[in-house]
Amino acid sequence: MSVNALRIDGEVENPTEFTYEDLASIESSQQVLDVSRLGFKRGGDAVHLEAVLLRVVPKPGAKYITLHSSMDDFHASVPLEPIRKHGLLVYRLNNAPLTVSAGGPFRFFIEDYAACHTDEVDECANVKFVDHIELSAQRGHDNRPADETQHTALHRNQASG
Ligand SMILES: Nc1nc2c(c(=O)[nH]1)N[C@H]1C(S)=C(S)[C@@H](COP(=O)(O)O)O[C@H]1N2
Ligand SMILES: [Mo]
Repeated sequence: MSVNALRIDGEVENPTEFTYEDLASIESSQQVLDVSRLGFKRGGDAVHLEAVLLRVVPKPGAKYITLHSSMDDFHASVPLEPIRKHGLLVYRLNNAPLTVSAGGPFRFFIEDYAACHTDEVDECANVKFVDHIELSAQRGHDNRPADETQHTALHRNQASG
């Protein structure tokens, strides 16, 4: 698998790899230009999660979505239904692929996220460097920090945030 592609598989009819070009060519009604308008502090352009889900076609049994970053071994698994309409994939900044320093090439962003480790859908689930999205019937791998001690340690080890 190329590190420049985002693979979506699991409980879906059409497992697909999306490149920067694939996301950029999605219809404009599914594009969100300048996500800072939605509260994402870093800015950039995104597509609605729903747009890629329409292509991969989740099976009826798909209840969870797991966002994998193999680069730093960070994973979050959240219920699909609450974020179906609120999830975004940020992929572009200043007309170029999102850089790793900005959390790219693909970064998940959920509108109206809760503070870290206060809820299933929290800021920790805004996974950076996402290279694989997996749909499943049961909750998938999730190693988000469980408490404030772990969370503080995670932030201490991160380049930013
Ligand atoms: N891959 C990856 N994504 C991640 C994290 C991480 O450590 N690795 N940390 C999470 C947490 S706890 C927060 S608060 C935000 C920080 O995002 P920022 O670096 O853009 O500020 O990213 C989230 N996504
Ligand atoms: Mo965080």
